[in-house]
Amino acid sequence: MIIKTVDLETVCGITSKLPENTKPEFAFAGKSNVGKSSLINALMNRKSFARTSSSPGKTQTINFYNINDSLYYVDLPGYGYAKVSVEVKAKWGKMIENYLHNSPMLKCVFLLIDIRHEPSDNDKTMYDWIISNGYQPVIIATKLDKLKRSQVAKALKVVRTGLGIGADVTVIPFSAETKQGREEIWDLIDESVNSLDKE
Ligand SMILES: Nc1nc2c(ncn2[C@@H]2O[C@H](COP(=O)(O)OP(=O)(O)O)[C@@H](O)[C@H]2O)c(=O)[nH]1
Ligand SMILES: [Mg+2]
Repeated sequence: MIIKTVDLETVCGITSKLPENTKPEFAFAGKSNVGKSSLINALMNRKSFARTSSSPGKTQTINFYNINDSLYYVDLPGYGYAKVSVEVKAKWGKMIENYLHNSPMLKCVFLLIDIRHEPSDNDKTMYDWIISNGYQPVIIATKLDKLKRSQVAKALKVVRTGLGIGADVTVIPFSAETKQGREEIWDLIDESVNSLDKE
């Protein structure tokens, strides 16, 4: 994918109305600190356009990045941050569910899982929400560079088993450090956009 322009076009809080975009949307979900902003930066060819944070749990908004005026990357609020109140957690859940349920231009949901960890209950809930809204999640196993090459196959198996997914579900190992996996994600997005253009 050739990135010509990127623009943080819309930031939605809990009470904002979702934008009525006319270009396809690709959403990124995952627990806070899993590497969503880092992935989105890599997919935008930018170093720090999407804010990355060492203090997790900060992003309580849905951020829409307009890419080349032809599609959107959608950064969903990170879940599972222990230090926020039950009410705030419930709000995040509502925002994400509302987005998944009411986004006619949403074409694909990527679910990010840290390759080093077994998926949490929140990850499984997110996976189920995506499915129950009619989408087949594509899993991105983040922070690939943190593992030795010899550990990767086993770690990917733990991710698959933890989510209870079969061989038909795509799992893409990714590193924001080395950019490994980026082409594969771009290819999926390109394919989806191109198939829409033919409709
Ligand atoms: N080594 C390594 N660190 C990463 C990677 N992706 C993200 N990080 C780090 O993990 C932390 C959280 O990343 P961020 O993108 O802000 O996560 P978000 O909360 O999901 O948006 C930051 O310190 C990043 O530098 C990766 O692929 N490799
Ligand atoms: Mg972030």
